[in-house]
Amino acid sequence: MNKQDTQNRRKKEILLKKPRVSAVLGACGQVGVRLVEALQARDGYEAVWALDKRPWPDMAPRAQSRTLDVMDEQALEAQLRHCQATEVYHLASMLSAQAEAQPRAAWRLGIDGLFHVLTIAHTLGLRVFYPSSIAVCGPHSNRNPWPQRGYNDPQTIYGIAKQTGEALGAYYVQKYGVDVRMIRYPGLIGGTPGGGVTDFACHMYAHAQQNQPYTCFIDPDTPLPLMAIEDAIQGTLQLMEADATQLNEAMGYNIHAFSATPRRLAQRIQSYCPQFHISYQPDFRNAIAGQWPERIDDTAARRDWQWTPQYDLQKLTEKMLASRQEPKPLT
Ligand code: AKB
Repeated sequence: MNKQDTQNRRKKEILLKKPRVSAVLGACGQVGVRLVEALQARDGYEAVWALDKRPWPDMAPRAQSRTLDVMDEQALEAQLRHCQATEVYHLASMLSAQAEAQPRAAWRLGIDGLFHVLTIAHTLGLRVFYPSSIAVCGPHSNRNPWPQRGYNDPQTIYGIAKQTGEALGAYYVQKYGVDVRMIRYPGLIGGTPGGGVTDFACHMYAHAQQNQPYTCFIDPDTPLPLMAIEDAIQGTLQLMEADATQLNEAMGYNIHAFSATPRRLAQRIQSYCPQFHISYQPDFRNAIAGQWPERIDDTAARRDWQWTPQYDLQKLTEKMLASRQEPKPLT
C-alpha cells in the first residue's frame, strides 16, 4: 500500500467514526428541497445543512441554511468545515434548456463547481453525491433501452458537462480514493423545476391541479424516461448508504421508473380530470428531448444496491392530483 492509499484509508476510518452530517449544495432547487427534508427525516434537523446562492425558501420546512456560492471555493471549504460535514450532495447546476442560453456560465458552474467540491472532499475526507442525467445520451447512443455502459455523444452543453462531471468523479475515485457516488437521473416529476427540458411533465400536472389548460413544448409522441421525485430521493439515499464493495459502476448508475410520451401523460391525467385540455407547440427543447433515451436499462442499480422504484405512471398521477382544486361549476 503506498502513502496515498494509507492516507485515504485513514480518512475513511475517521469518517466512519464521525456522526453523519450532510451538506446539500444547490439546496433550493427541485431535488434539493426534497432531499433536505428526507435527510432530516432520517438523521434529524441538526445533521443537515441546506446551502445555496439563494436564501432557503420560506415555504420549505425549517432547515439549518446558509447562502453560499459553490464557485467560491474558500467559502465552501470554510462552510463544510464549520458544519463538520461528512457527506456532500452537489446539486448546484444549470439545467439543460437554460444552459443552452448561457453555455459558458453553465460550464463554469457544472465543471468548476464540481472541481471545488471534489478537491475539498479529498482534503476533508468527505463522501460525495453527484447527479448525472439522461442528458449524457446523444443521437448515436442506443436509446431503447439506454445501456448502463455504452457510447454517448451529448449535444447540449448541460449533457457535455454532465458527461465530463462523471469522468471527473471517476477520476477522483481512482486517483485519490474519494468516495464519489453518482446517479443518472431521468426527468423528475414533483417539486418546483426550473430550466430543464423535462420540466414539461411537472408543468402539465401543475396546470391540471389548478384546472388550467396547458401548452406543451414537447411533441405529443416523444417518449422519455420519467420518475416521481420521491423515487429519485429514495434512490439517492439508498446509493449513499450502500456498501462500497458492492458498487461496480464508476461512471454513475442508470435508474428507471417508467417511460411516457406527453400524450400518454395527458391521457392519464384526463382519466382523473376529463376536462383537462392540452395543446402542443414544440420548440427547441423538443429536439433535445428527441436525443434522450426512450427507456433505461437499470439492471446494475437493481443488482448492486437493490434499486426499486415505488411509483409507476398511475400511482404518480394519483398522488400528483390528490390535492387538485375542484373545478368551478359552469354558470
Ligand atoms: C433537464 O431536463 O435538464 C433535467 C435532466 C433530464 O437532467 N431534468
